Amino acid sequence: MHHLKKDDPRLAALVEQEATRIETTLDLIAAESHSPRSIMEVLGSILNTKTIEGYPGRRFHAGCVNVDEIENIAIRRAKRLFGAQYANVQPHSGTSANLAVYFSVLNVGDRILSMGLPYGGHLSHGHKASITSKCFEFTHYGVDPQTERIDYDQVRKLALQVKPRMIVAGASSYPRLIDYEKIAAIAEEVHAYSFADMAHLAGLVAGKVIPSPVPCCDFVTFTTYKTMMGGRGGVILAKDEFGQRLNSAVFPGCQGTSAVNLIAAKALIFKLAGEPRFIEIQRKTLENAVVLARLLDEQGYRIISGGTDNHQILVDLTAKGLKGAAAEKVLEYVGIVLNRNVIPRDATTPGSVSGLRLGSAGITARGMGQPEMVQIADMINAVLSQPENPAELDRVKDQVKALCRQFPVYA
Ligand code: DSN
Repeated sequence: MHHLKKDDPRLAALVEQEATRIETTLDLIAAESHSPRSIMEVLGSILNTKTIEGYPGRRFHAGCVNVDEIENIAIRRAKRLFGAQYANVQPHSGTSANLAVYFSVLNVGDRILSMGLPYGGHLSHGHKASITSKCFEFTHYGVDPQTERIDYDQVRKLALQVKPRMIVAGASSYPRLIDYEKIAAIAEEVHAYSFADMAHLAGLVAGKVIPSPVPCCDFVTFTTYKTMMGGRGGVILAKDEFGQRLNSAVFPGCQGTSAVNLIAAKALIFKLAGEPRFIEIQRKTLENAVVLARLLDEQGYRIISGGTDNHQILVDLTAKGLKGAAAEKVLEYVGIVLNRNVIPRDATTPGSVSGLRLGSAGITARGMGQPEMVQIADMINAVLSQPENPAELDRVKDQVKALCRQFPVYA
């Protein structure tokens, strides 16, 4: 970074501090992972210069000979990796991708059925703070209060009542598999489009460790930086019949120029995702999450839905007499980085949330396995059992640093 150090030493120092923070802390944020070095190289490459509008072979600026090839490679690889008929690699983010899906086939005011945010759904699935709720009329389904899993009978009942034009399956904090075939069948019954948002799950799907929504849903979106381990951005997959409308909905409908360096990073991660190392990380990500959930459960933490089928674990802190924010803060102090999260029992009591969300992608990407899950569960329990004991917190802080040293992110 010698150029950055010369132009802006303050910024360069912050980048270096962030690199140190990442190396010396345990990243349990479910929406993060660690990208290969080559992803960073392509993100910071000369590709940042090029302005593009339109699609390969049909651009609005000259000089696209190389970037057309890059976008075509990204599209081809996305389609091959996920077995999709159509792919659009231009969305800047998952929310941009979702907006484009809605606007490709719906009109303002149309009805959409999706999972509510308090049960795991995402802001862009019609939360009142999101533009999506100002454009479309959302009805939300939740989870069964006992099992804390999606109640497909409720989804069907609501679909028959509301007659939505689209049904969304997908979540930001839902630790269980989603039955995409059931959602698609309900959508077909009420003549609605089926749309799966697999933002969190794309890496696990690409690694074939959990089922894919691609064969049964009309539309699928995902982000490339969570379990997918790539650069930042969104992708849309769909059946071919929607391709033309999706192209127009992304550009010029929802976005202007897209970022070629991000598109190239997508092309790269779609290649790496076919290789044994990526597939093994995905297998272990799932295995580690299952083990960590079991260990926390054994230590007396209530795990939402009783466990996990993906990389996420949701912990209910109510019985521990802690709120999510306080737990997040004290865990960050010792170097265990995660986020407080709404849980189903919070649904009727807005305000401070009672849950924590943990993800196993980052710790698995740096090579940790089952023995380290034991250490991490013990450390979390030590901190949350004595959050006001400075000596205990400092003991765990040293343990976290030692564990991180054993498993460097970038050796
Ligand atoms: N959707 C947000 C999350 O799950 O944390 C950011 O990706």
